[in-house]
Amino acid sequence: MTKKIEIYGESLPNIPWEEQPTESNSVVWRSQQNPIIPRDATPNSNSIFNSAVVPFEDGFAGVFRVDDRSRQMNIHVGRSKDGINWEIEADPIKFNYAKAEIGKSEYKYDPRVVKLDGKYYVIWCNGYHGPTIGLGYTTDFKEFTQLENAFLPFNRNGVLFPRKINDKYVMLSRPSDNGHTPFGDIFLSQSPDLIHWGEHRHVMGTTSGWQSTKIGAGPVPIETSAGWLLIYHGVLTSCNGYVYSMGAALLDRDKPWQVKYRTKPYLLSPQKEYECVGDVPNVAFPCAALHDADTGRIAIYYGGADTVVAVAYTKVNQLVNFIKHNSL
Ligand code: BMA
Repeated sequence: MTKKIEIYGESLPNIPWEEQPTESNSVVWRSQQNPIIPRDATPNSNSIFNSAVVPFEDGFAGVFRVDDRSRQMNIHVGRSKDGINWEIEADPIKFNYAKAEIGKSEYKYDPRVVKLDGKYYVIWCNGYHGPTIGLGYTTDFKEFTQLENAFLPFNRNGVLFPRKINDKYVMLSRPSDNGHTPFGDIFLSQSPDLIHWGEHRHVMGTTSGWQSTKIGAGPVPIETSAGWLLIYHGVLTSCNGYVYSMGAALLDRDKPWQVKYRTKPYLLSPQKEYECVGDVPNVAFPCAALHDADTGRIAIYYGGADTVVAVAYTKVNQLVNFIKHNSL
């Protein structure tokens, strides 16, 4: 009998959930309610996608990527009782700044949110002479403070671990260029204070098939008895452009730059209409995952075709076994 995999985290009895449909032969299955957030959920939105949610008070809160009808990219607060039906604020987050000169931001997109040291940290792709990793925090999803950018441009897909490891904050990122980057590996950086980052390590690179062009961290890694569970996106280049799919890896708990297992097949690739048709076709881009330590349920939030927000489900035992048995 296979060993039960523990999630080291809180219980979340109200996690959104749908059982695996009997006809599904996939380790990750989509919500029947997809897409859960339409592109026009705020008065001036062109699209809402690649967004991050966390448990908050007796429901959920989140930071949403909203591109407006001038096609400015920004991040907005959202709230939900059930994690499926969301109210997203019409206006972008207005940050306070730890120092006045930090405030320069040409655009903000692809947020992640993590609860750490009693605060909710927001990490996003920040326009500062090109894309880099912006960082800020809130305690109440009303007041937000922006901190120093973590890295120099050009960088994307910054993802902070949910606790210090070896007494240091740990962040994944994907150094890039200033365009539609045709390359990209996942790196890890460490910091004593969330300001000064160093001790950089290579975590993993591209391989073949769905992850042959570039890869990037997705949701905040989930700590399990089998290692850090990292859901990530991988990109291939087809004759019609990039195709963004979802995969997963298990990283060592104490040395999270060491990859123990990593999926050769994708977990989910763009196949449904809301993943294939939209502003950027063929994109399934995960940015957040809720998890319940009691049942092992995981709800993955991902952007569909750079236009809408969708949800998919899995269970930690099923997913970890899949990763181990279908590893590169
Ligand atoms: C990436 C980012 C993502 C987007 C993806 C596909 O470079 O801009 O926000 O989902 O491209 O367009």
